[in-house]
Amino acid sequence: MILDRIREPSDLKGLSEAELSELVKELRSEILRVTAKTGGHLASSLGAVELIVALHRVFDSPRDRILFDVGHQAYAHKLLTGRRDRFETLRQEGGISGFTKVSESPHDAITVGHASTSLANALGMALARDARGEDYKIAVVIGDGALTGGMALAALNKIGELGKDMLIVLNDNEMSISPNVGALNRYFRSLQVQSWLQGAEERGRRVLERISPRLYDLADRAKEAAKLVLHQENPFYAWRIRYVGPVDGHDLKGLIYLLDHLKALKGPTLLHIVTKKGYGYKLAEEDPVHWHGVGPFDPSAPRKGKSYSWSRAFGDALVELAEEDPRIYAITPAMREGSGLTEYASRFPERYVDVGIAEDVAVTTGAGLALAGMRPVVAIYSTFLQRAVDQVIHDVAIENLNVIFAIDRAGVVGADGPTHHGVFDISILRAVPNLKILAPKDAAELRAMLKAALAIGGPVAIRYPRAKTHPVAPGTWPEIAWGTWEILKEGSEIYILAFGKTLEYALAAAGQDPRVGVVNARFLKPLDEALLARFAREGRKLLTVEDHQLAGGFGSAVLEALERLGLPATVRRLGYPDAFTEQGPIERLHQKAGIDAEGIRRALAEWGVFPNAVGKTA
Ligand code: HTL
Ligand code: MG
Repeated sequence: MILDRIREPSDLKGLSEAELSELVKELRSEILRVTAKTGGHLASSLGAVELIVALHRVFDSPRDRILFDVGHQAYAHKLLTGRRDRFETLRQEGGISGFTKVSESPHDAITVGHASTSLANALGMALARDARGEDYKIAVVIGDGALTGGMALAALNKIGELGKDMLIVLNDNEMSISPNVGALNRYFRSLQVQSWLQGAEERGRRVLERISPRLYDLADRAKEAAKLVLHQENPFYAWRIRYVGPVDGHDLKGLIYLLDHLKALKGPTLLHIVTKKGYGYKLAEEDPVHWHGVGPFDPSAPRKGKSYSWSRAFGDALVELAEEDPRIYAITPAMREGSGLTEYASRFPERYVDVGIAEDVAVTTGAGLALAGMRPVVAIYSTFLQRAVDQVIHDVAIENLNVIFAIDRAGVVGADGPTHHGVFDISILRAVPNLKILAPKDAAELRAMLKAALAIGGPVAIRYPRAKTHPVAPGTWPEIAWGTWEILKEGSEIYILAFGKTLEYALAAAGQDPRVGVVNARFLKPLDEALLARFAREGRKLLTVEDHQLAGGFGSAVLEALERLGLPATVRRLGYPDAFTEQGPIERLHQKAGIDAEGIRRALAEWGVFPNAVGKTA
């Protein structure tokens, strides 16, 4: 195999054209083979193989910096930069990341997983490079989806103003996770892929014919920018960024030819390439939404029925609510499928908006909808809500606006790792006045909470995990007493206070032991202070368990409440320590942090209570 000969990207320099095309094939089959075992962002990575080979052929990483936005499309980059041996550990516990990660390889220019950060990082690097009088090249790969994010657009604005030297490759496959949105995206669709380009080299030559005579002659940058564009009318013109394209992103020879020449240009250049998401694996080409990110699969019989998730439970409930209440309006920042909104979106297209990968815009659009009399529901993953903290505080909470946050993927999420774990939302949101935070134990309680949130008004966040749950019958709308916890099991000495996912663990740990009670602490804010006070007065010990950082989390809320109430109690908290949780299977991560049944039992044992031994000793 040619891949066997590539230890460093510099090994690409000696390959013939034929060997390079063979390498592309090998990379695709290796990506497919391993992703089938590990799961991962298959379609995006398949679509970027030619681009990555071309970049490494032309640029000189790690001296030159190659930045991948989101970093989910970079599997070929991993294979070409000394990680072939470890590639089978992709996304596994202790293995290599599914994204680029600075601490993993000198070839990974940024640590990433969230979209739209590449250009600001590149700007910072360019500023540093120029301040230090260095002369390396910076190449950025950004998808059409990631370019919908405000951060990317704001960084472009500054890069263009300063004329910073970098090559930006816009990898346009017309897809975010679902079909991409936005006016820019519409504009790109109107730029036709030029069919007048025939052979690969021919194509590159033609493109350069249009730009190269002016390359070295023109001193005046403004004039140069104006003349170098292939399409005079292009959105980047206004940003003072030279635009070249669109060209076929699967044409390796053409790409290499073009990159070779664009590398020599000074100032910011954007090369617009058109690719097919999932390229080279027919199933992924046909259904790039499904194959965007997949679990392990059997390539010969690839599709399994999907189990019922919390996301589905939310989506089903929202459809029913929207049928009854014409003020319901759903907002997603580019996560229609993941958030369980597929059916809702087709049923209520007039009360649904995908704002693109722009969580800040999603939240503030919610504020606007609320100000205009609607009852917006912002469906957002815990990890991505981090992008919109100020919008929650400044745009929604100050005026106590009626915005519901349906926070999916709360808690650790598994193989995506530290960039994607949803373990900060409670700490962040708990500090925000007016905002209520709830966590249901099952799908029925989720429905009760949605109803209750609509009734109580103001901003309400409801968090639920990346997990399976059980469907409930349509029309199920149980009542929930606002602000109350639910005692699932009485205890004479200890109460385990848990919510969401960790409740199952608490129940398993407590077993039949009469000394250990279990409470569904479903209201994280407001807490059930009456019940808490009762426990404290009765001298019960309290063990809090959360799938969240300990710092500022639910356990902290309990301690603060006890202090406020002036009631002493023995409290022990289980959750994630002050460190980033690595990737791995969700249950394993729970186990390692000691928030699973075994961990809870260990904590109880420290108080001299051994639930497993009950019956034998009693
Ligand atoms: N919001 C933010 C801030 N970051 C991420 N990563 C997401 C949401 C979720 N997400 C991805 S990949 C992706 C989204 C929305 C689509 C990116 O589209 P793009 O690339 O066109 O940039 P493509 O997939 O190759 O077409 C992940 O979490 C991995
Ligand atoms: Mg895309």
